[in-house]
Amino acid sequence: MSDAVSTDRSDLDALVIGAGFSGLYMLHRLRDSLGLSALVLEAADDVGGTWYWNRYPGARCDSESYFYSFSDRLSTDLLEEWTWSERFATQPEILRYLQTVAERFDLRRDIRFGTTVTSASWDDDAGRWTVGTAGGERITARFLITAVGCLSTTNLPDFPGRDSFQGAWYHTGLWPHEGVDFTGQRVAVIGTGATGVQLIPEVAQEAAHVTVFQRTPNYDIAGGNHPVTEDFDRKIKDDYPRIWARTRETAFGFPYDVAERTALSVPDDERQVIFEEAWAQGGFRLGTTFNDLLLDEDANETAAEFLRNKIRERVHDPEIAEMLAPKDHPFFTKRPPLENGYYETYNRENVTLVDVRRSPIEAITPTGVRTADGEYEVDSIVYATGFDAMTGTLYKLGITGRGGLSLADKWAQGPRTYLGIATHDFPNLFIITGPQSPSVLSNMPVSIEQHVDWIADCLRHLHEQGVERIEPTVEAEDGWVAHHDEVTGMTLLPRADSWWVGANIPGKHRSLYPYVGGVGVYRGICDDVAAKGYEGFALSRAEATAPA
Ligand code: NA7
Repeated sequence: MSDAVSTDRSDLDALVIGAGFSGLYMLHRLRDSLGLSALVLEAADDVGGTWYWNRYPGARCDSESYFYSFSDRLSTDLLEEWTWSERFATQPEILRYLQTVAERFDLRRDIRFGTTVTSASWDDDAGRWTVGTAGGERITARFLITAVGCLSTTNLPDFPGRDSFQGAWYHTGLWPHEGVDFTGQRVAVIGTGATGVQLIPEVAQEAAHVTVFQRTPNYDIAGGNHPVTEDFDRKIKDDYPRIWARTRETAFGFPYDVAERTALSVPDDERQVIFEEAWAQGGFRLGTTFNDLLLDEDANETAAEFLRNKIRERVHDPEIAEMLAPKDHPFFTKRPPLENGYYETYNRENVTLVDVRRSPIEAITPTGVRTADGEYEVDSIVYATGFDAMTGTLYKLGITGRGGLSLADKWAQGPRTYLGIATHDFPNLFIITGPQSPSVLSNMPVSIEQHVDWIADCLRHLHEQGVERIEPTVEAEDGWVAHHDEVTGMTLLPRADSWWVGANIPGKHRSLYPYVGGVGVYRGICDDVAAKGYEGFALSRAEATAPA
């Protein structure tokens, strides 16, 4: 390991791409725990990652902030000092939190902002990565670590005439920093995923009229947001050791226990009470009421119907309520949005819902949106149309491994990884929250910390053993892909056309991208691999290819 941080930045131990949750923590571990020379390249002008870009009205976290944050792994002092103002924090507050982390650990001095990576190629002779940037720089490093998040490449559908629109248009994932004033405007919102569900009630309060173009209704869960009181804050802080321990053991990285009972094992009226209680608590707790909701269609239908009935209770017009009630996929097979007054928005006079599955968008015109049923004239269009998740940004980095093989080509028939963290033919590449790891099917900061800590421990091991190259074997990779597919097949998740299976991007290979085996189980597997001397990886020294 280097004695000091490299000054010329041309021959680093490690290069990290991205300065969101994962890049910040990775830099801290590389530099401050391991003493490696490390640099972070970040396209934005500041830290924050997804919380830097997603500034649309209503943007907030769907996981409770007291555990959607860094744990005691980073700092117990920060945990004690930082107080979230709401149960589910807004984007500006989360961004402030990440800025605070950057300042507190003096991270910015090793982050190069405004730097977009355009290529990353492995030099097998030198045993190094060379990274090219849009500004024409070339930076080399022994290890390349992607920390680009799972939802950072926007999906802007290629509607005919899209660029002919004369009004203003926005994508929620690239929202203007100065904000947008919709007062008095007619606004089209396309998309009703987690983002649209947060944005639509906010815009409806401001605009003259909002027309919502919905392709697939979702099972939106009551958010149950509330301010954080002093008492709540103290209770959480006193309970943090238990909370963090639980997040590392449970299936989804939340500190909630999933009840050990199946949905159909209890009488209908009792099940209803259980759902009502979970509903009243708000957030994803509804998913923890029974242990077979994701495994058994009949069990799932009980939760689905409960949620449909909630919509019917709240939306006054029965026809609109039925348009909003999902019937074509099981509950939780698409990411359920959390809502705060979303359904009541459709009781407003100034909101219209258009079902674009029945009447598809044919074109964007200079003055609005045209569907099979007619044209909707608007002043602005908001695309809440999501992301090319999990692989979109990795491919845009232009990563090429041994023999010039591009990552996009290698994964053309779906990702092939070992543990979702590395892939054969791409030595010394680590992918934080990559496909086939729990990632978006978990509380992200918990999975990020687990990956970063595992990578840091791995690099320490390599250094101690004098190993300069690490690469998963083909056999280990095949084994992981087979395991991933087997676990996926046990669940209902492949049933829906979700971004989890890549269905939102035309031509994208369809497979479940995140790993659904569970955060706790996955951690155990990764720890076991490490304990067995990084079983499944080929480790070699620079001067010889003999395994270490
Ligand atoms: P999502 O969840 O991918 O939602 C995108 C929405 O846009 C969804 O309703 C889509 O309908 C709709 N969409 C996408 N393309 C089209 C086209 N071509 N025509 C009509 N409608 C379309 O993205 P979000 O930003 O809301 O959330 C992403 C994640 O961020 C979220 O899950 C959280 O994890 C945080 P569809 O359902 O595909 O029929």
